[in-house]
Amino acid sequence: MKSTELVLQADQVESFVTNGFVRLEGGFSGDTAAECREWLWRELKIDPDDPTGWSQPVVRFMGSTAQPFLDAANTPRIHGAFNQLVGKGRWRPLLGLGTFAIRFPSETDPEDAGWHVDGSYQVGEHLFLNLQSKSRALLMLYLFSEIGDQDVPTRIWIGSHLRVPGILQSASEAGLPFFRVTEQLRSPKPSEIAFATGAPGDVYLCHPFLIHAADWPHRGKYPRVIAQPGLEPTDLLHLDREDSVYSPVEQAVRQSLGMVS
Ligand SMILES: O=C(O)CCC(=O)C(=O)O
Repeated sequence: MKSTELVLQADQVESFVTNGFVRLEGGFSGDTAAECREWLWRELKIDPDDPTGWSQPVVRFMGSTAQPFLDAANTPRIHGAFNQLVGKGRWRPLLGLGTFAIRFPSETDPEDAGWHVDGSYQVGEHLFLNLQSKSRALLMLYLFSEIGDQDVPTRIWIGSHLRVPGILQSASEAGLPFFRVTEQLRSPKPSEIAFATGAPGDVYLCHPFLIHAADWPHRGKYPRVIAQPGLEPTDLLHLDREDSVYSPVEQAVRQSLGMVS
């Protein structure tokens, strides 16, 4: 890929601003995804072909800096998309991948499937977020298995990132714990929900304020594997730039706060 080539089309960037996410197909290769899955099965001692060993609806794994994960996390295509959505020089390459949420075919409530926004920095016992999105440039879903409708794709509340800035604005720079944000919102209507389906290697690039949820029951046949890392920024969001050149992440926040004429 040439460094001048744009990864995302203009309508995809526009959709990111309006809907809060974009699916980057083939962000990394299917072969790398397979290598990562093999690594996980070895490390977690899980046989992906033996349902009798799948005793819980979800297994979470904090993450790894092993080479296959670094290869998946940082491809020229993914970096190109980061540049377009966050801005060149405004993010740091991933140093590994995590956390992983591996969900197994099961009718059991995993008890972690509520709507939420991800917090990005720790204050005491809780993860917080603020209007400048300290410590998070993007939320991302890296797909490592084939995820169809029946394989508990992550649920995405379309456009919900535009509901969050108004709540964070009143909290000043200190921000709010993540659960204080979602408790101020109603639940989405079915028509407002998108599902993060796709192929191994696809990456959903999401606005850091996007509200999302796991799903259940898993009625597919195979374990579903995703990683949900944050992208670390080099700076805070700026909503009042001298040159008026805003990243799509910033554009969405400004739009939500009525700062766009
Ligand atoms: O497993 C999923 O589909 C999503 C998990 C999630 O939203 C989280 O861990 O914050």
